[in-house]
Amino acid sequence: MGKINPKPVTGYRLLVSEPSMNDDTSGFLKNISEVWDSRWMSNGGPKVLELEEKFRTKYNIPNIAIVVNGTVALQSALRALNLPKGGNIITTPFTWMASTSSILWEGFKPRFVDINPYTLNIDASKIEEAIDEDTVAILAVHVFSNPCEIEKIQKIANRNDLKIIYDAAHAVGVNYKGKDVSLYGDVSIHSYHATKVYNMGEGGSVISTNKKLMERVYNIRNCGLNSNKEIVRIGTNAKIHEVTACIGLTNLEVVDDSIKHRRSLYKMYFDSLSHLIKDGRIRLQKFKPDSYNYSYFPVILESEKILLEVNELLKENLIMARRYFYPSLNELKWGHNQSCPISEDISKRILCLPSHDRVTNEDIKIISDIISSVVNRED
Ligand code: T4K
Repeated sequence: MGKINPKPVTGYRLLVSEPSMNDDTSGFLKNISEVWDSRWMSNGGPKVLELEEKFRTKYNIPNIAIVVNGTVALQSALRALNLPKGGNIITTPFTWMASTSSILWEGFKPRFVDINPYTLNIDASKIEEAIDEDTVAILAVHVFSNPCEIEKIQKIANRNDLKIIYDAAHAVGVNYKGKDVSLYGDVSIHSYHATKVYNMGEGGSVISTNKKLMERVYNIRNCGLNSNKEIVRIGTNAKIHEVTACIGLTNLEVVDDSIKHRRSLYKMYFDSLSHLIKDGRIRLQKFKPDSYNYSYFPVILESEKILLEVNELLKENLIMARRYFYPSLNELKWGHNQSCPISEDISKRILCLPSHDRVTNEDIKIISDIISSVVNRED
């Protein structure tokens, strides 16, 4: 898959992630030339409609609105839920900033609940004690594509009359108990950013089984206009370009291969690092193998000191790893001193290693040797 890129713009030889691209560009070029000839560039053009249809069919999703990115998808989803403004939203501190920033952007208050140290998702057993009279929703993240405790969270939401938003930014192609994981809760979002296992450069989507909610999302996406072009609400411009949709159509053909490839990388890493895993010197995320897309390879080290040393040695070898996710979001100034000791601890010790189409067995051997050398040095 792919050719060796001798000079990535970053100066690294091996990046932590790289867009998974369809090397067969013939379909892409044909689609682009159709866009060119049609003079139809945006506002729900044929390529976007085709892409949405392909998603609905491929993943058996009834409704999807493809938007400019995952962050705007989150903001649109929150807006479409019509929640009482100013309320508290229960969320996880262990994720990308987008979930917390969307909560704040939409005028709500994040109420952080600590994570499960093994699954790295919000700990459902701690949600209920964080609910108060101002709580309006739960925004949980399927971290690194690992489904949350969906049944437990649903029961809590039902008992307390709360809405559930799932940030499934990482979870494209993940099936949970017979259906796509994005179909749980009231609404879910995806990200199709360049760093995701399925990418359109920039992109995202809102997915829900609730038709009325999706109607609001479609209007929000198009500046508040309904299909009759009447202004029915305050919206934003979240529409994607037809050219972006062409990238999306082309890359959708290889997403299954990319997931398969990343699963094989996971196995190689696991084998290479098995002695350290067995000795408890490093830890991996706990997940169900059939409900995971292997898009990231996070490894939990024993201390931040070891992490920094590993990262430094990787850099010296022109290999880029990334501290997803650091810091724990409750520690930012918008976290208002809420305490989440497990997330704070894991955030300091977790490192994502290169996992994409161009990572080879040889790369994994080099990376594993580097980790072993640092871990063993600490004895
Ligand atoms: N929810 C969650 C749970 C998320 O993780 C994210 C985003 C969102 C919501 C919001 O979705 P978006 O609004 O982003 O669609 C990246 C991404 O920008 C971000 O999408 C992602 N999560 C986050 C986890 O990671 P950086 O700052 O790590 O990207 P950067 O520039 O350091 O690139 C990472 C690696 O990828 C490097 O090795 C270079 C390589 N790369 C990058 C790009 C952009 C390429 O090889 N080609 C490229 O085009 O943020």
